[in-house]
Amino acid sequence: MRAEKLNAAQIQEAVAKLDAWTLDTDTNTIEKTWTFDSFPTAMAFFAQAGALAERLDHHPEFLSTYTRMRVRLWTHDVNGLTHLDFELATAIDHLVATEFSQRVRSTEPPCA
Ligand code: H2B
Repeated sequence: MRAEKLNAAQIQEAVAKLDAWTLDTDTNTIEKTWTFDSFPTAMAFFAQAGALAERLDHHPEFLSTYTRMRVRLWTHDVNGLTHLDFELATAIDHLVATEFSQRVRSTEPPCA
């Protein structure tokens, strides 16, 4: 079943409920970047977030730069954002909070 593409107001509301994810209005994606304490930790995060995505059948774009990992989400099927992206974002935040909290050095952008 196809998920419904969210409109601008729905997106604003959903982003506001997330922790430090940012909306890119040019690409219609949401993203968050973590810097971890080491490259192996960043790779462990990649593996675990990947496994989580596979369970949810919703797949992020990952950008790895040494200890830093950027995760970008959108729903390819509708070329926009759906509730699936926000569920996955929440699930990834939960993964970091439960498995990696001692190993995060920063998130970008810093909380305002
Ligand atoms: N992941 C993401 N991020 N967007 C999608 O539209 C998408 C996906 N579609 N994972 C899924 C798989 C789809 O191809 C299958 C058939 O459910």
